[in-house]
Amino acid sequence: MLTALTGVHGDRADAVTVAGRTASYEELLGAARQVAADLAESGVPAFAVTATPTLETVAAVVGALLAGVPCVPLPPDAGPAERGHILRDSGARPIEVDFARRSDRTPDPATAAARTPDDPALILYTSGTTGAPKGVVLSSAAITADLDALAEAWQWSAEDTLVHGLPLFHVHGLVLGVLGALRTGSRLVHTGRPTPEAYAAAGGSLYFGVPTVWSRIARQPQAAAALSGARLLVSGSAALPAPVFRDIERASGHRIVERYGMTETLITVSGRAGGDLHPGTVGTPLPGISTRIAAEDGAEIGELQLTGPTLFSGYLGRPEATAAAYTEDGWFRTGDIAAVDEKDGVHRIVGRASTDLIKSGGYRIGAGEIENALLDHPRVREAAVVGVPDADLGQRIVAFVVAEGVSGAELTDFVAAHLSVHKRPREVRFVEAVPRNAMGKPQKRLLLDGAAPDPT
Ligand code: MCA
Ligand code: AMP
Repeated sequence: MLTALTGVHGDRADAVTVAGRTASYEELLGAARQVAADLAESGVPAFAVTATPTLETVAAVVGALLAGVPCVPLPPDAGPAERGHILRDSGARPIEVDFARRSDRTPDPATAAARTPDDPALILYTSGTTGAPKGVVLSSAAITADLDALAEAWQWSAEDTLVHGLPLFHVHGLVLGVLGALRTGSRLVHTGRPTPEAYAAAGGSLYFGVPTVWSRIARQPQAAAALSGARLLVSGSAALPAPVFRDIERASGHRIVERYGMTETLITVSGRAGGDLHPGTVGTPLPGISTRIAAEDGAEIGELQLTGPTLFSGYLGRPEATAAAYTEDGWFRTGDIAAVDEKDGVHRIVGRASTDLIKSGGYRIGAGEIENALLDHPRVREAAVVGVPDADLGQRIVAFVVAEGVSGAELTDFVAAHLSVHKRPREVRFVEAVPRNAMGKPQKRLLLDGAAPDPT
């Protein structure tokens, strides 16, 4: 998986920059080998990495891959509930990582990565509609298949400088944004935070962002114009609004390539470099991926289902949830509603089957997880959480609660502290009761219909 670290592209003094610190391949490999040796000595079954945007995180992940120990990245701001759940569920343990400590001893990266292509490489925690996040087990075979398919689709090579500032505990920032650079041999500049100013200053050829990042760049035309010298701009993790696509094109001359994926499937559908790109479309399946639309008789839209070599190995320790994610004939059920153009096979994602999965700032957030966190507060008697359209975040988390003697800001802070900051409700509304159907299930449509429109 880590082709660049085998020296095929030579070394490079500025191979990887993270939040202003730069390392060569040799330095990264030395630090990662030390991590691999420490992991082997510690005997931990899985490696919990607090995924701050730092060189230490990159060395930790690479070290785990070299050692063949599954890596479990943790959101750096995860509170005790979220962190505790992930550590308990995965059995992962942290070990200390010091980028200044280097080893020149094997394991050799090429052979160590190739030895166990179907073994778990990464376990990424992601929210479902109910309950606590599940561990998505990804093999090196799946990751490598995805990165090679993307390299072909985007003509991504060692000539590129990849720029992004996305979190290192999800597929977008970690698999594409770090391992992708180490496989293709492109230089990597991680900006620490994905701000318009940092993207504009980075001088890259290939840029990754979630729609919120592109929409913030679009609102600063000077920053967007600074990207005109790039080769390719790519958006994913949530739907890119058409006005943002057009504003970026106007300011930078680039039509953003949109691609679609999930933690469980990696990236499966994408526009192509040099292809015909249109707002609201996510391109065609990557090589090796098959898709189908499970539509009611005669309908053109329905659930997107897919198969291919990039799919996960299952939810950690949850065979029933894994089985439920597939149809009887073995296709993965994405839960996304899509349409496919009959003539050119271009896919459009038109919505989600469940209102209980929220996409905010490109983060996938389960309503049930937030509701459970709110119900842990002693003052909260009922809670129902929904995603409301938001010009900046795509959707913003709105919590309807029945509670007394506590403020909305206190409840927001409570969720931010127990889970993680991006899971906090942006708005808390106090209601007399949560409307429920005869079965006692919250009627979220009623809450959504009553929610005020996006003030921006
Ligand atoms: C505010 N803050 C608080 C509170 N309120 N802190 C604690 N308690 C509170 N109550 C602070 C935060 O600490 C932070 O401070 C600041 O407010 C902003 O918070 P945040 O919500 O994080 O920032 P944002 O500006 O709203 O974030 C927008 C973003 C972010 C940068 C676009 O949403 C983001 O990074 N999204 C990327 C998600 C992603 O990568 N998804 C990929 C998964 P400070 O600024 O000091 O830190 S999807 C995927 O992997 C699939 C496969 C795919 O298709 O890609
Ligand atoms: P996650 O597991 O966090 O990667 O979230 C996966 C979900 O993100 C998918 O099921 C989609 O709902 C959404 N998603 C990812 N990329 C796109 C896209 N280009 N357009 C619309 N939705 C997207």
